[in-house]
Amino acid sequence: MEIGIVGKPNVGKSTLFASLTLSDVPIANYPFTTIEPNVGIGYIRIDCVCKEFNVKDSPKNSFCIDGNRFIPIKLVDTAGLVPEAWKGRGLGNQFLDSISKTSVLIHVIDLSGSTDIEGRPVSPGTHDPLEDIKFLENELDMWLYSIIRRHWNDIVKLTKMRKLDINQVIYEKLSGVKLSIDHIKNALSSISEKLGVPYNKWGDEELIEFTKHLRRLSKPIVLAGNKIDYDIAWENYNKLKEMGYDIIPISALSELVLRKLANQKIIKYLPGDNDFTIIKEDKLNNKQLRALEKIREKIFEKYGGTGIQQLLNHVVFDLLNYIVVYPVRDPNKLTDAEGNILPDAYLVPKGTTLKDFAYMIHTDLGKNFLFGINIRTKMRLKGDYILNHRDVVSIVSTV
Ligand SMILES: Nc1nc2c(ncn2[C@@H]2O[C@H](COP(=O)(O)OP(=O)(O)OP(=O)(O)O)[C@@H](O)[C@H]2O)c(=O)[nH]1
Ligand SMILES: [Mg+2]
Repeated sequence: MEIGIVGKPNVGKSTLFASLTLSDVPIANYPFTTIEPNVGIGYIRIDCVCKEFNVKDSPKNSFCIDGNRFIPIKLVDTAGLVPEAWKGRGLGNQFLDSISKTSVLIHVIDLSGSTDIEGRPVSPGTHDPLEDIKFLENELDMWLYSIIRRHWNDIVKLTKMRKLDINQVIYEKLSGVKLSIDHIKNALSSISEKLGVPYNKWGDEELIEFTKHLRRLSKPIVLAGNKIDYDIAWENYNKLKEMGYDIIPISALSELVLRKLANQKIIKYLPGDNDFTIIKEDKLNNKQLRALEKIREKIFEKYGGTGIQQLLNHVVFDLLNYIVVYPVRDPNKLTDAEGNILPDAYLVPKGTTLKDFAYMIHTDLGKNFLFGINIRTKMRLKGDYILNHRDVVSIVSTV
């Protein structure tokens, strides 16, 4: 599972990426700072079960700070997108390649309105971010449409001649875009039904409708309304929220500042906290102190935080519908074979059964599955048990 960070140039995509991954990537106030996509690891945050079980955990695939478990997830920061990128304009082709593998997109928009449609700096409040939302959706739709259009006649012909399943044929022909067969099925049947025309009679108009539906399913978008440190952002945020957009207000730059200072132990701050504490005031100059004061006043008091952690959690839990499950080997000590307590926290899709989960951990564990134990209740679980968020389970197998 990969999350793509997208948007027009110069809105703060790389700043968001850097704040989520703490990697050192080029950030600058001009368009096309990023050319090659940056790939890195961000972390979602949950209340760790260690508190409830009253143990000091020793995580391996994730980490735990003050009872908060941080679980890794792959992120891709992409090149800025300009109108008509789908025709190869700007860095269009690089961009589109880099989002092929993603299952959800974070669209960073500039709520301060201080960048024009191509990312050039303009005075704050002069550009309407709504334009950027529409343009990006259109770019993505047209990109997918251009691919589908190219293959469509072949798809229809092949399906008819060889009496194949149309969904499977689309899936294979468009394998580069990493669509799921369920999404194809869903889009094909709902658009055929809605338009009352079978797919083999579709013209361009029907194909565009199909593409739009498929794009919404396969690359859903969350808006990250960036630069909320500008006063004008408040108005734009509320306007877009009232229009029904799924938008999280963020300040990537503030988060980056806070995470760097927290890393140096100058402040105490965990991503997702609704406040921070200065620990070593003597390590900060006046300019930094003023910047922190401003972050507290303009971001924390007004919005309740930088929004960065909330954004990532929202994407993973609400859009992708994932849950977290802890597997342990020893049901009493909550350890793995090496004695690590609550070593792993897995992100799995909602609806995953215990047996599916066993296969995810190891094929042998799936093949030789006997039963599971719910550590909270000590009850035995069958293979078809549907896992819940924050379940702790032990899987017993014949080996
Ligand atoms: N005021 C303010 N500025 C920000 C914020 N986030 C990013 N910026 C600034 O926006 C400018 C562009 O940031 P980048 O992260 O390079 O933007 P990008 O979207 O990756 O740009 P390209 O790679 O060129 O597409 C830089 O000057 C950042 O400091 C924020 O939360 N508030
Ligand atoms: Mg960039």
